[in-house]
Amino acid sequence: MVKKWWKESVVYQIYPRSFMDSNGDGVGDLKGIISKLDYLKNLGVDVIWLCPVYESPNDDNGYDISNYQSIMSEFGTMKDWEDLLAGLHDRGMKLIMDLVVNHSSDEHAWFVESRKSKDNPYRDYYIWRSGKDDPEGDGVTEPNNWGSFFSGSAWQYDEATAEYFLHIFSKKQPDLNWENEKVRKEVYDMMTWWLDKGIDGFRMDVINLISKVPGLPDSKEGESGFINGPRVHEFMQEMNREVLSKYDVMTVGETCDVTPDDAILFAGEDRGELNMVFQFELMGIDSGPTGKWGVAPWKLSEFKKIVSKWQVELQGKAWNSIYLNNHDQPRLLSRFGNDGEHHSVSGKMLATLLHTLQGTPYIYQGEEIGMTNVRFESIDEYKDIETLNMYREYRDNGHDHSAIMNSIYAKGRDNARTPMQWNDEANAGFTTGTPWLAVNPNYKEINVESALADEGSIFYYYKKLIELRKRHDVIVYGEYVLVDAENEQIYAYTRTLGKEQLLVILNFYEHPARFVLDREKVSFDSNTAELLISNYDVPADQDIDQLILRPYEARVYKLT
Ligand code: ISL
Ligand code: CA
Repeated sequence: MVKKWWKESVVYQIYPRSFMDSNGDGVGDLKGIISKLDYLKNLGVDVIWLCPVYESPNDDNGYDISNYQSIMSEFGTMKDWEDLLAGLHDRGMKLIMDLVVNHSSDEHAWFVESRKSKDNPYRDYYIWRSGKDDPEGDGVTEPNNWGSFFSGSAWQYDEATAEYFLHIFSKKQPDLNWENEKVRKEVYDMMTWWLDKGIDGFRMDVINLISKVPGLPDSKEGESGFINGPRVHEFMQEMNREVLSKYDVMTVGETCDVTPDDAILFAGEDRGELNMVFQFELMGIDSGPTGKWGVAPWKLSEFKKIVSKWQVELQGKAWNSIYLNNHDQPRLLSRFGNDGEHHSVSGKMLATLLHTLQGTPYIYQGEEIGMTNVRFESIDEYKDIETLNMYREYRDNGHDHSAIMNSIYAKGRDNARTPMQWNDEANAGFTTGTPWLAVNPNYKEINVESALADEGSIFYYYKKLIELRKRHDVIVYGEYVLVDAENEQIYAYTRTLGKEQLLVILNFYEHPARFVLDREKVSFDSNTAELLISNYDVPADQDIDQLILRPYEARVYKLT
C-alpha cells in the first residue's frame, strides 16, 4: 500500500464556537484556539480540521456561508486566522479547512443577486423552478417532493420572482447549481486562494450531494434525486485536476448514504478524486426503522459486521476515515460506552478501537477527556436548527414532549456542541461570560485540568495510542482480519503487515468476558506476546490463549 502522510496522521476536529472563548462574549474564537495549541501539541495530533470559520449569519453555525473569503467577525480577523495557521505550522501540525459548497447562505452576495430577477446574471448560480399547478388540488405546489434534511420541503417559495429555490438543508442554505460552469470556476478559484494561503487540505461538506438528477424528478421510496448524482464524479475529477492535484494536501469528503463501492469511486487510489470519505453506516446502528431520531438497542455482532465490511472492502483499494463521533453526532462514550460507573475504562476501550483500525483516526474535541452527552430540561436550552425544527414538526404531528426529549438526549447534535471543559471553574473555563450553549454540568469532574493532572486519565491513553501509531507501521498499514464475528461481548481482530501482527481484544460491556484465542485464525509462535497498551494493569507474560477480560477491558498485543 502506498505510504502517505495523511494515512499516518491523527486528525483533531475543532468546532470553534465551542472550543475556547478569548474575549468573554460566550462564543469560542480563533484567539481561543491559538491559546490551546500547546495543549493539542501535547496530545500529539498531526492535523487540525477546523469547522467553518467564514462569514455567516449562523443559521446553521457557520455551515451557511455568506462570504467564503472572509472570517466570521465573532471568531476574529483574517490576521487571527493567519496567526493560527502559523502557530500550527510552527509546531509541526497541519490545518484542513471545511469546504461547504453544496450550498451557501441566502445572505451570500450571489444569492442576494440571484433572487432579484429571473434574468439576473447570478440567477443560475442556484436552482430555481416554478411551482406545479396543483393538479391534485391539495394545495401542494412545490416543484417536486424532495424533503429537507432539516424537516419540511426542500423548496422555498420566493415572492420576488414567484419561483421556488432548492435547499436540501435549511431555507437559509440554498443549493448552489453545479451544472453551471461559472459556479464551479468560482469554487475552484476560492479553493486555490485558500491553498495559496498555505492550508493543508479540505474536509468537504456533503460533497456527494452536489449533482442533482436532471429534470429534478420526484424521488420514490428508497431513491434520491441528489445523493451521488449523475455528474458527481465528473465534478470531483474536475476539481482535482483544476485545484487539488497541484498541492500536496489531504482531502476528506463527507458523503452520506454511501456503500463501500461508492466510497471506492470517491477515494480509490487511482481515481483522482479524494483521499478518503466519511461514511455514516455505523451512525445508523441505534436508530431502528424510524430514522435518525429513533432510539433502538444495537448488537455488537452488527457493529462488527459494519466496521469489518468497510475495513475489508476498502483494503488495498481506498483509505478509510475512522471516527466514532463528530459535531453532528452524540458523544461516543454515551452512545457506545458507559458514561457512568465505567466512564474512564470504556472511554479508553473505544479509543483503542478508533486508533487500531485501518484508516485515519479523527478525534472530536473533548473526546480525549471523555466528554459525554447532555440532558437539558427545557427545549429552550437547545440551539441546533436540526433539533429545533424536528421538535416543532414532531409536536405538530402530535408526538409527546418527553418522548421527543428522549430522542434529543440520545441523538441531538448539541450533545457534541456543549463548550469544551477546560477546568472546574465557572463555565468550565470556556468563557468568562455567558456561553452561547450551556456547559455540561459534569465539568467539575470531567475537564482538561484534572485529566492532565492524572496520569491514568483518558487523555494520556489517547496520547499513548497516538505515539504507538508513530512507532508501529502495522497500526497504520496492517491488513485487518476479524477474529470472532459472532461473539456478542468481545470485539477482537488482527492487523498484519509482513511479519508484524497485532491482536486487538476489546470487551464492549460491563460484564467480565472470556476470550479464547482461535489458533486457526491467529497463528504465532510463542504463547506470550508483547502488550502494547491496555486500559487495565495486566500481569506480564500472561498466557493469551484464554483470558478473562474485565469490564470494558482493552488489550493490544504485538505477536511475533
Ligand atoms: O447531522 C446529521 C445527522 O444528524 C446529518 O444529517 C448532517 O446534517 C449531514 O451529515 C450533513 O452534515 C453537514 O452538512 C450540514 C451541517 O449542518 C452539518 O453540521 C455538516 O456536518 C449542512 O451544511
Ligand atoms: Ca469570543
